[in-house]
Amino acid sequence: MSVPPVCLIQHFFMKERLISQAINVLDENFQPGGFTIPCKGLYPFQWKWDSGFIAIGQAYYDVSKAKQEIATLLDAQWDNGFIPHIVFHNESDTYFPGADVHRSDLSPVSSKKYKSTGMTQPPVTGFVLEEMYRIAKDKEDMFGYIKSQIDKVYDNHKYFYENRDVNDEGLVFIYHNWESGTDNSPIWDDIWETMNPPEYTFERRDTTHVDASQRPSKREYDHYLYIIEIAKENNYNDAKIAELSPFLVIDPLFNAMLIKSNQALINLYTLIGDNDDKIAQLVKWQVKSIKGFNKKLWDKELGAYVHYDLRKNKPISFVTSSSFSPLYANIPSKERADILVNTMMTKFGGEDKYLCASFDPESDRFDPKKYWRGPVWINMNWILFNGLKNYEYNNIAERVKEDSIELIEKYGFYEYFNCKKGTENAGYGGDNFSWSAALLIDFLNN
Ligand code: 9WN
Repeated sequence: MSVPPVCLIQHFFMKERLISQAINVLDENFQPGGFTIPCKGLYPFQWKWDSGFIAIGQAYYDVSKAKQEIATLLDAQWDNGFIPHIVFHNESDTYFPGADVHRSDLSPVSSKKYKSTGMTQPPVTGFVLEEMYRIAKDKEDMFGYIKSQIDKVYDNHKYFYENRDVNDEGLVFIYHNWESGTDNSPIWDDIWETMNPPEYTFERRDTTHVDASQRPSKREYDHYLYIIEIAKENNYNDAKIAELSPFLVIDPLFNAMLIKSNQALINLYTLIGDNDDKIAQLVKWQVKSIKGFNKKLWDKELGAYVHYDLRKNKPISFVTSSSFSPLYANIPSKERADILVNTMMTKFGGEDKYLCASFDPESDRFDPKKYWRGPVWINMNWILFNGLKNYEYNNIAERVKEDSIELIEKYGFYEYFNCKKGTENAGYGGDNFSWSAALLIDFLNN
């Protein structure tokens, strides 16, 4: 019998050790209410897109937790199909701004059962259900679960197309940087320039958990709160928000997640059968969205997809990791994908760097330590890995995966990481961060 080479044995043990550490992180963050917090202290509630990524990891080792994760999120859905970005299932004074600031009760259609925010996050839930089905060993059981939940996700997509596609072009807006998930990206800097909010008095909690140099500034928080005040004055009415919010953006990541999830719903409803009307509607949205996306968000000069400012009616011409997310939703043609991947490798892919920085490392707005202004995020890497595989850029996909594993192995289960190789203590933000753990489990099993 031949003996496997030492490196293979080491790799096997490394993989087993990392998976058991990742499970430990997720189990420690799991709450009695049946959901998982992103990170102790810093983020003590349920977050929408975090829950999606978390459920993917949980599906490998505890299907019941994965199912609860999505069920508790969908249970907080509003009457109009909206799903909030934070669900305040529990009390906690370690986070600002909490339920008393967001006041979801101001909306006549908000959940009567849970307090929440009145803003949302990228619509990942559709493709998460499909991932859970892929991963589940007992397909029949998971299929039954999906059947019980899928209509809520459909209603959420209906909400987006009916309330947030202001130009009827298949592209939905976000009205707050926290809806993007990429909260203090330099993309928003020029929008802040158009606003002059009051200097609010409040007690930040994030900087008691994490070094202030890794978090947004006080002035940025003034802007964040100001937009919430406008939304509250209008009882979270979407038409009013579309009219009045100083922040109104078409975000390529957000829309790519919606398109990917549309496709997942089409696939799942086809498996379920007897849902021709819903499938026809989803296909209609899908065709329109992909067309609108390629028309409005492609920046020829940059060779990348960009954000679009609906207030100024012009593109925001910067390259971010969100620019590459359309690969995951099969949005670009092969020809366009080649250009996009070339842009990614030229700007972000130097051998001295881990893939993939969250903001263009060649820009003077890039900051390798600060939140979404440069660091590598594991959820974005997971989206890019799968997107690159869709178009068979297998070597680059492997590099994204290996870089993600190396960052976690070297530095720990952090929220974000410095992309510059050789940096000491390159893990930043929250530690024992749930989606870093969950998606590592998927990377190691993929
Ligand atoms: C605001 C929970 C969330 C993530 C976001 C990330 C960060 C919150 C914050 O944490 O945002 O939603 O207070 O900074 O930017 O993507 O969902 O992990």
